[in-house]
Amino acid sequence: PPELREQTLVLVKPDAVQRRLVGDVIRRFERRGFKLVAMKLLQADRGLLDKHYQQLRQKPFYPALLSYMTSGPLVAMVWEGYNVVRSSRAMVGDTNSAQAAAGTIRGDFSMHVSRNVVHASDSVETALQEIGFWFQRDELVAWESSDRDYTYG
Ligand code: DGT
Ligand code: DGI
Repeated sequence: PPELREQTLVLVKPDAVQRRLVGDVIRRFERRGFKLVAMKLLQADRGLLDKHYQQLRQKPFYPALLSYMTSGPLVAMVWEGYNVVRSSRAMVGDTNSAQAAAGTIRGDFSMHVSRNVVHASDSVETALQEIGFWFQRDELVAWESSDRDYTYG
């Protein structure tokens, strides 16, 4: 069914790579039951980030955001599953880490909005767009997980 095929883009940002938090982020998505369908480590360039953050280009903090996001490698992933866009946003927590609830990724691993560890797409539409910015179509792997009947009723 198509609702089990929803996908979202998750970025493990450069601060999290430096702080060796990549595994912690992946673990949380795996435990929830979502399926990893694409993943790569890369150094993002300005052109890619200008597309990804097109809504933020006029913000006063955009230059700082660009320098942070290009400061080192990041991990880009596509996760798939039922309601994955909204569930991921809930798992990631408030944009401002200072206000993020304990138990969320930002609430557990970050204190400040400008080093907030992860990105997750904020709607199904932006997810589709963002996945297209970060991945080639043939980098997404279609596979069936063996525990599917135990993940979904
Ligand atoms: P700066 O302060 O101009 O040298 O820039 P940065 O790169 O050190 O820090 P930046 O641009 O991330 O943030 C500028 C200042 O604004 C920083 O001291 C923290 C504060 N700030 C940024 N975003 C927020 C926010 O969403 N809420 C609050 N309360 N403060 C924020
Ligand atoms: O989708 P989110 O990452 O939760 O939030 P967003 O799309 O509104 O903002 C994208 C990123 O921009 C966010 O993860 C961190 C950064 N950002 C947002 N607001 C501020 C900010 N960075 C700074 N320094 N100050 C801000 O006010």
